Amino acid sequence: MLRYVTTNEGKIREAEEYLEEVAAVDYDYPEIQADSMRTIAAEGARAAYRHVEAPVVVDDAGLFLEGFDGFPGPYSSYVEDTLGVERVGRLAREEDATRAWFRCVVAYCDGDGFEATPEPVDTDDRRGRNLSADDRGAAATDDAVAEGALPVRLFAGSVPGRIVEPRGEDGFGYDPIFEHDGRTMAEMSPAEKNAVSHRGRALASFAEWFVDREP
Ligand code: ITT
Repeated sequence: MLRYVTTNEGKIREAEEYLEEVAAVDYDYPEIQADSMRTIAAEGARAAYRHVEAPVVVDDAGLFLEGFDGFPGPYSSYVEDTLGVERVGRLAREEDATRAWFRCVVAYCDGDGFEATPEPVDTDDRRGRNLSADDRGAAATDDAVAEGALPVRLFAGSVPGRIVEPRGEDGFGYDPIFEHDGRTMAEMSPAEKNAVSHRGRALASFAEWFVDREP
């Protein structure tokens, strides 16, 4: 059975809508420090696979403020723990830097290689945004495959939004300050959030691919 490895219950609630047979594994895999979410997610999937020794999915996600050159981006977790969500929101509003993106990279590893050749990751909805060069037009299969590391398959998703005063009780993390189409993500049910969210998009493409992969 597929294992979703995360310490974040909110991610599991959202993932369960896409994956019929999935077990949550609460393992805090070592998260490497890197500017690219692809690298962080890929390394996370490898570490999780080594720990669980069964097919695993991890996801790395973050908030990217356009006016702050993508901050906090890959450092979203650290910034949530230190500054806190409300202060990030206040800072963005005070500095008139409210245009934002949520981004997510889902990474899958089962220890085996993949026949599929690398293909672009949703370049359509991310073109020209404040992303690192490494993330733009990135290949779905991690580069490290070529170097003999455990193969990892990556799926990315993103959603645009606006930073607002906190509203809503659902969701987690930065959801209360992230408004998309008139509602914050904390004002949406998991299903409503999935229908538009960064994680929903990444999970949808993973689920589509995984149907043919499943033994
Ligand atoms: P795991 O690494 O154990 O999966 P995590 O919560 O640390 O759990 P991330 O590193 O991916 O997960 O999250 C980085 C930060 O972004 C963290 O502060 C989350 O609360 C926040 N975050 C992630 N996904 C989010 C989402 O869908 N909505 C709002 N905030 C989110």
